[in-house]
Amino acid sequence: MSDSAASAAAALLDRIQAPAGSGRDIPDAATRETIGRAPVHSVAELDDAVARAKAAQPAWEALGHEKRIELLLAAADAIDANAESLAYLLSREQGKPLNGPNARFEVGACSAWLRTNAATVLEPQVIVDDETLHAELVYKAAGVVAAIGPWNWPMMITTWQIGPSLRMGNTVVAKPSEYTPLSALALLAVMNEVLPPDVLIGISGDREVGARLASHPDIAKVMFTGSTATGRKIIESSAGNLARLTLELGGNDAGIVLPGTDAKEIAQDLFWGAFINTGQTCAALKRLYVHDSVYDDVVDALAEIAASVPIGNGLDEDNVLGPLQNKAQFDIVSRLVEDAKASGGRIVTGGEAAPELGELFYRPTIVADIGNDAALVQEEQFGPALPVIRYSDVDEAFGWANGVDVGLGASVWSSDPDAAREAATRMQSGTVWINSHGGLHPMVPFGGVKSSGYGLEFGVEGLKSVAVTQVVSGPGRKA
Ligand code: TXE
Repeated sequence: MSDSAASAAAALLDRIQAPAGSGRDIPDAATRETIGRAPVHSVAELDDAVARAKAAQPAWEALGHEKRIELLLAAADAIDANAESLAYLLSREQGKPLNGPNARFEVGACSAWLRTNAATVLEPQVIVDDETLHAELVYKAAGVVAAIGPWNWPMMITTWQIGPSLRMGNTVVAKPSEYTPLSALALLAVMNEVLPPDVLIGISGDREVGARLASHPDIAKVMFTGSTATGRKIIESSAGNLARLTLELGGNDAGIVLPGTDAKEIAQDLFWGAFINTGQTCAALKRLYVHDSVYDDVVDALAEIAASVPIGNGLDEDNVLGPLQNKAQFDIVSRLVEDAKASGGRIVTGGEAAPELGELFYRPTIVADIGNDAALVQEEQFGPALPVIRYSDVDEAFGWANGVDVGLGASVWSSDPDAAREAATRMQSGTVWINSHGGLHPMVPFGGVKSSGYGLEFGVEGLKSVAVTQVVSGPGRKA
């Protein structure tokens, strides 16, 4: 990271942070030094933001698709032009390293997603076209969209929410997580260099502001990514404003390695499927079931990678894993690993904090010989600790994999692609990957089942989810 990127990041930060002496200090996730002050907006300021977004919406919708496409492409260019300073800020606030599938990757995904949103077309659907009736389903803007995001991929997930919303003619009020407000606000500031006023407004506040935003009478749609508990509250508040919801909630993704699979062939992809963003990823591999015949080989191959992968301060170009983002998450991971040890799990590598690296660092951990009922298996750890469970009966492995109340992603691993494909659909999850885990594409729909939420993001389905439908019904061809 060059000095010029650091000073450009400081200038960007100055555009968004609260005036000196106000706001809330935000720490660097790795060093815990203060990096800036997040504004703490009040409920009254939120109400004003929603009113401004509502006033701006008709003109934004009236601009039409072509003009909005042009502006979204310009926003993507603005992100690319600021990519290094955005990545620098993101790396410090979130903790993810610049290098690897981390901060630069996340910023790149934001512009890539916006370009795909711009290029995606949602055509009216002709339902009946005969002598007596012509009926079409057309898609229109919903109104003002609330975008409420988490702290793990704060820029990318915010982009997933706002890109399709803007594309369809909605205006947006975005409320980033209180853990990572600066990253999201910086992204919005860069996009707002090219967007008309009040089309995209960032509000940074505490949970009370999030609750007010979701329940606001002028919010037509809530795009939410976060915990299942908060998702339930948003569902309750939607009884008041009838807001449409897309909820991407917690997961506890399982992977199953089938008999006869070559451990060396899959080890790298397995490792990154679980440890991407130091395990703090919605659709990361969080429980791995491995057949007895290949169990020791898979555990050894994973442990070898985990023990050697560079971890540390994200601004150091060598590192590809970082700290946990916050103390609450660090405590969850520590508790679950200690519980795993107490219940007989074998720590193959890691299994402890790495205080010499900083307060919130935890060594990449592989836990073997652990029972399916251990808390580390049954609860979402959301961190760098992977339990590997041995099985000998494939049906039992699928029973275990499906035996939780969440279902975001899942994966099946095999050297035999036909066997893997056949097995894949037995998984109860919104997505099932074959020989990989967690890869996303801006045109391929993504969403969960069971308590992982509902609604699809990305591609044409993603545009539909931020639109309202209208049936236009008229005389048929020969009427
Ligand atoms: O999520 P929350 P947090 C999981 C992960 C983590 C846990 C908590 O296991 O430990 O969730 O993370 C706003 N109405 N995931 O605290 O509490 C809040 O201000 C409306 C899974 O970040 O759900 C923040 O902006 N909004 C995950 C956002 O909701 C409310 C990603 C998320 O907060 C609100 C991240 C309310 N009543 C964490 N209360 C995944 N699977 O993607 C709070 N908020």
